Amino acid sequence: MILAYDHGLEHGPVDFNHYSIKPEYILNLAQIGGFDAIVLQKGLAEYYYDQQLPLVIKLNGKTSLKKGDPVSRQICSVQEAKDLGASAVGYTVYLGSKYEPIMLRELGSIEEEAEELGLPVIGWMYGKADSSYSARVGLEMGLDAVKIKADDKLALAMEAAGEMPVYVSGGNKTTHQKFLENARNYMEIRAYGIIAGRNIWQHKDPLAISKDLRKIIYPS
Ligand code: FBP
Repeated sequence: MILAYDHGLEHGPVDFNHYSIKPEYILNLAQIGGFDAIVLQKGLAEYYYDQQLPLVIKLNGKTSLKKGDPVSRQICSVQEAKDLGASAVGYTVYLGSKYEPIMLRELGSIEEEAEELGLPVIGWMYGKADSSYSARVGLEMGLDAVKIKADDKLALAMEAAGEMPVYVSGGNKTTHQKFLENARNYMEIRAYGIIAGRNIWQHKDPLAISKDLRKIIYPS
């Protein structure tokens, strides 16, 4: 159960309200909400990370300003992420983009370096491939886990991923009930977990939805 908070770079402050714009608020929420880790870009890690819970640093990112085929290049090294206290690193690939070869190559090098430094790599497998193809690419690349967006191929994606853990993305804000129902369905088809952002901190009661989500991810 991982809280994503890299949206300030990816989407801009438009995603945030008066509370969620504050990184210290989100770090506290991640901790008291029972999250297993938080995802940050390196800047927020440098300014705010207080080592209260495990950190995943996103090594690449792009803004929403550049249109056309997406390309997201590495902006933080694996070593820098490790020095900032990361327990794992993340990298987004846009499969099917004309820049896909650049991102796959970069991810391949990151995978090699991260293995040497003992950090797991989570691939944010986005772009034009369906979830099953996305998951399989992650397995073929030797990633430690992938994060994929839900679609109608999600059950096949779990099979295609083999032994590699699969996280499902939270996605756009939906209702409390719908988000939890989705999470329950993902876990039933053997997702490893959820990496969500907006459905948590855009909720009117982020702590309540975090606790409800935790009951689904870790049923007692
Ligand atoms: P959400 O649960 O808010 O979708 O966050 C997950 C995430 O993968 C973030 O890490 C990332 O910033 C965002 O979604 C990207 O969303 P999109 O691809 O829709 O721009």
